Amino acid sequence: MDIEKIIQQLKDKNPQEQEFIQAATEVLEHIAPVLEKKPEYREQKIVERMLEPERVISFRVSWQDDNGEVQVNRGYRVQMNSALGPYKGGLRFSPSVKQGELKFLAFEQTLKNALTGLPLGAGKGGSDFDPKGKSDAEVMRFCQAFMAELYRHIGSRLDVPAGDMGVGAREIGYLFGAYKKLQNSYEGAITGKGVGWGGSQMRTEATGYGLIYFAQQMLKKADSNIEGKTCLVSGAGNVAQYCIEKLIQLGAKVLTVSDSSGFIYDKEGIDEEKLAYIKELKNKKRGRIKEYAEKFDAEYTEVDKEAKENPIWNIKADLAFPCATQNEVQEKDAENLKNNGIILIAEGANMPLTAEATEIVEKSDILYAPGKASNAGGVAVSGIEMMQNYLGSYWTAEEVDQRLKSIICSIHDRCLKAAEEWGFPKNYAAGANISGFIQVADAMLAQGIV
Ligand code: NDP
Ligand code: 2IT
Repeated sequence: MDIEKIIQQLKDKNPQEQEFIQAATEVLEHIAPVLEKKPEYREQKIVERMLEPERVISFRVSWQDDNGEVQVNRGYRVQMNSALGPYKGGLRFSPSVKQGELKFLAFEQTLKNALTGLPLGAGKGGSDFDPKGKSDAEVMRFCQAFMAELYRHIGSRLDVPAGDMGVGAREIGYLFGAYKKLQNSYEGAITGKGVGWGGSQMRTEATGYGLIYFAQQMLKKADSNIEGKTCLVSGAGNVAQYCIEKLIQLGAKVLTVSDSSGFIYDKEGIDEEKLAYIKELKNKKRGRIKEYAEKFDAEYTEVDKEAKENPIWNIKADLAFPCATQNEVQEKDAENLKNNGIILIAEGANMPLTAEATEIVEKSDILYAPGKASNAGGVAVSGIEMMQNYLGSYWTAEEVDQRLKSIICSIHDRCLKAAEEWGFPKNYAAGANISGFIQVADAMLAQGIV
């Protein structure tokens, strides 16, 4: 089969884009039997076309910091695939942002958005701007300068960005304000807006809650449930916070939370009061997670980012929810999780497992949910926000939560069905890749060579 050839071409064409190659290779390995059975995909070069973004926009963002010094950042929008609907996906502000990182995220988004069953194409964007340590005024000026270019490339029927790492409620507010001013029109060209000014109920909660709804479905299939389970959660941002919140509501015991400096191990478990403290610390004070250990009686461990393992994944527990960033679970971490008898790993972050870690997990008995399936709740409620904006009305939190649950259940079932059908029984990663791929591929075939 020519999968090897496609992977080689991908490497030759994108030599600097390691994460993009990693994400694409994982998908290609799973869709090999599909390509074998459907020669029209090969004839029409569907895979090659899907791996080439429809458009990549890169631009200068100049702004002035509080000292009057001029700063220059790079902004991007990768418009990956519009076969199913307008480009849709988040914006990431982080010093790590480069074209390859955004292409990996936009490629994952293509299959994820297909899985939601909503009319959403895929994109991703952002900047190497680091919001850490910046004043609110600096963040606002940066967002305005960023939007001064981006606004001409987005629109409610064209491309609809949202938040991702480093882009939360504050940034979305400034970005939307700038967009509205430049466009001279109040349009739903961004999701994740505040409730009361165009945003949907439950968007803030959606990714974390959706992740746990997905894990619930997996456990149900295995005649188990969340109640009483001990859990490892990484990250302390939007996804981690609402993952922890839902776990507490369902009677689980959450032992850990982390940020880019280190992690907390709280043997007593994180309760509602401690979670409220984490939200205040991370969303308002913008402090470090270490402060949790000083406030409550818990252990704090600094993490060496260059190390080959992270001790957070060597704590004995039943369920693991990596919700921080890509490649945060390495080979040795996967070994540790397996040896400690973890039952389930469900990804809140995008591609948190390295290729080596994924291989270990896929070969084990661990129930494993890939991010493109288990974290799709966020973009699903973004899609629901778009619907409300088109209609010019709002739905209640109960209605949105109900829709979210039903989308997550349908993704869960789709993954299992495709996995079974294509010879990967119970493999959610294969099922997600195959099911998402076929939907986008068929739309591309129908729309001709464009
Ligand atoms: P946030 O910016 O809100 O939070 C990110 C968290 O991860 C922060 O606590 C950050 O720490 C921590 N972190 C970042 N880098 C590292 C690292 N190298 N090691 C350990 N911790 C780290 O982002 P989100 O919660 O929105 O996003 C988290 C993940 O979920 C990303 O992979 C994102 O793509 C994915 N995702 C997000 C969705 C959303 O709706 N927001 C939807 C689907 C997926 P610090 O505080 O030090 O920066
Ligand atoms: O990775 C993701 O799915 C997101 N960051 C959310 C995208 C969105 O458009 O809500």
